[in-house]
Amino acid sequence: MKGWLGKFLRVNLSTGEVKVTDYDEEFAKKWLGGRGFAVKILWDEVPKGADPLGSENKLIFATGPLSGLPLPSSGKMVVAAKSPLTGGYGDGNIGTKASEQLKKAGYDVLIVEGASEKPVYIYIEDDKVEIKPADHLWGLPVDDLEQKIIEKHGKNVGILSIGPAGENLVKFAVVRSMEGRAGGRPGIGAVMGSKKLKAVVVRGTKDIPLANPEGLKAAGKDAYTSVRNKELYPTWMRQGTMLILEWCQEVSSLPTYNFREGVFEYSKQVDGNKLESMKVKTLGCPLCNMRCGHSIKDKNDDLSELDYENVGMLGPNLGMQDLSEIGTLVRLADDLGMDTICLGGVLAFAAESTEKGYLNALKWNDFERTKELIKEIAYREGELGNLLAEGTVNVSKKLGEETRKWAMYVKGLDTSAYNCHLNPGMALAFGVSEIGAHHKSSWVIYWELQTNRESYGEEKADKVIELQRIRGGMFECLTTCRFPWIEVGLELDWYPRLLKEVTGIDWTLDDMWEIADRVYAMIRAFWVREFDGKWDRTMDYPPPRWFEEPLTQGPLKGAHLDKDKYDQLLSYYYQKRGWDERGIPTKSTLEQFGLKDVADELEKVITLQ
Ligand code: PTT
Ligand code: SF4
Repeated sequence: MKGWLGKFLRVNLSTGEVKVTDYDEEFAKKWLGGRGFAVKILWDEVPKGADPLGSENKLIFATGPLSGLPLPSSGKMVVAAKSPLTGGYGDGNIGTKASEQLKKAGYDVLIVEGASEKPVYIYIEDDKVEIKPADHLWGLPVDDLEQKIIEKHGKNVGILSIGPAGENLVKFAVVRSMEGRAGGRPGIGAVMGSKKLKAVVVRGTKDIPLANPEGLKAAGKDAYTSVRNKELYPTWMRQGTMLILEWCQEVSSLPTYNFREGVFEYSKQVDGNKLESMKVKTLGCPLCNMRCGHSIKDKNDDLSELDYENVGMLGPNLGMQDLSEIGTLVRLADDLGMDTICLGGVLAFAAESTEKGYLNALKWNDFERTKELIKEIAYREGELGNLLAEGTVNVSKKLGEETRKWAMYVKGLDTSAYNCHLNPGMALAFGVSEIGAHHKSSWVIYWELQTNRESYGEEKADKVIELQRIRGGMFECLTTCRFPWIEVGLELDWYPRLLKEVTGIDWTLDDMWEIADRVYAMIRAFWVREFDGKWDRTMDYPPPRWFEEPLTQGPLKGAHLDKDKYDQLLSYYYQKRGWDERGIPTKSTLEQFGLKDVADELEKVITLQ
């Protein structure tokens, strides 16, 4: 095989055993890499009903055939596990030097099994793999931890780690990487904490076998040049994802006061233009020539990297009006290792619950209290910190059924920063996203607003699937950053072309879509199995607020989603995917993707159609 190494590195933290297992080209072609590998491993190896924070869960760090190679924005990898927040499939995509280093060490995937009794870290240097004590590192916030690791192992290592939130099993703890990046929104950092694994440190020195090294060198160079020459490149380099904030305000889709509104009266104080005026540095992932980690000096004079999601959720959604204060909240979340989206979600839920008399937590735009509360959550301090560390879904269940009205989640995962009172396509994208309400796979909102915003027609289901194939399928499996394509316009055709130079296999985009559809069917099967067949279409509904509480401000005042029309749109989606009216892949769909064994296992928990 070229491009793939055919090797999974397995480290069992219960027994201390380190093992390398092989896979063949048939497996590689069926699952491609990244997310495809991750879901297949979790399906095969994590027993049904396993406790996500127990030793039976597995923690997967998966590269794909394009990860870590000299081509645009390839410094990415997938981190995955059964999620402690949702109980279903969970993953995230993280920018990290570890993607290149793991491959150079000779492995496509690191699978962490079992759980250690004492804090440890895994050190990988080619064939040398060690489980090292980490008592001296346990408790450290991420910045200090990385510093200590660099002092010991030098700068040329990839580091994947958790902060105190992961150690304390905060249900939305993330995995952090050295470049100031974070991934694994549905609590993958808590899974790492449950294994007492503080960090993975990896260095590799081997060559990655390539089908056509010279061809890749030339094509990679051309692709980098093409990115740099795109018309949108200079605009992107000014604000990165923060460009979106101003647009979301214009189209009444900015999450404001716990998604109650779509416009924020102070948006200009926290948007991309404001960021641009305060920018001091640009950070980013390795192997990228369009780095988007635009950073400012925050309220404490520390460097804070601002992305749209971070600012949307910890800014307008909490009524915060000052970008440097928001920067401090983002930096705290990063250093303590929590997902900013879920954190913003649970804090906004707590603020609204306070307003309504269910809690005594915080007020809107309350910087000092919010800062304290973030620390209380990460350390599970006090009754309130401990409660909020469970995530919006669980807090809402605890406070009572009626609080579901303002709990902004799907399948347990907090909604990312797009208010959908009048975006039915985007609401569908949140509803059917593979990990709960995340925008990553089908950011259909931009297209939706350029076409027929109010339509619930089947063209929206088509577009959601098209984007899922590209983003949630191809990019998550390859595994590279999707921004060169979606943000500056690098043509999709580049990817099969680069893949051919790497693997020697002449794939078309249609071949990619087939793999993507298989991965989607498998992820859905995983959810249904883990929910023991207790599954129906309501799992794919967006938060009730968007149906039941119209916007009260801005040009779209009065707007809300229509439940019956949404149901029709959802049915279109299911039909096009070959799933039944409950949202479960039919037997023939599973068989069509070579997943008869999956169908047989699913039949043990539910009758398939
Ligand atoms: C991603 C989600 C996002 S999506 C953002 S900002 W975005 C938030 N970033 C966080 C952060 O930072 N710190 C923190 N403590 N929590 C955070 N939670 C949020 O996590 C991210 C970029 C971005 S910035 C996006 S859209 C793109 N996402 C990609 C993707 O999903 N796949 C892919 N093939 N390419 C992508 N490129 C872009 O990468 P999750 P990152 Mg990410 C600091 O992690 O779990 O997938 O959730 O990883 O390395 O930080 O890069 O406006
Ligand atoms: Fe990372 Fe941004 Fe570059 Fe993508 S565009 S690889 S998220 S720095």
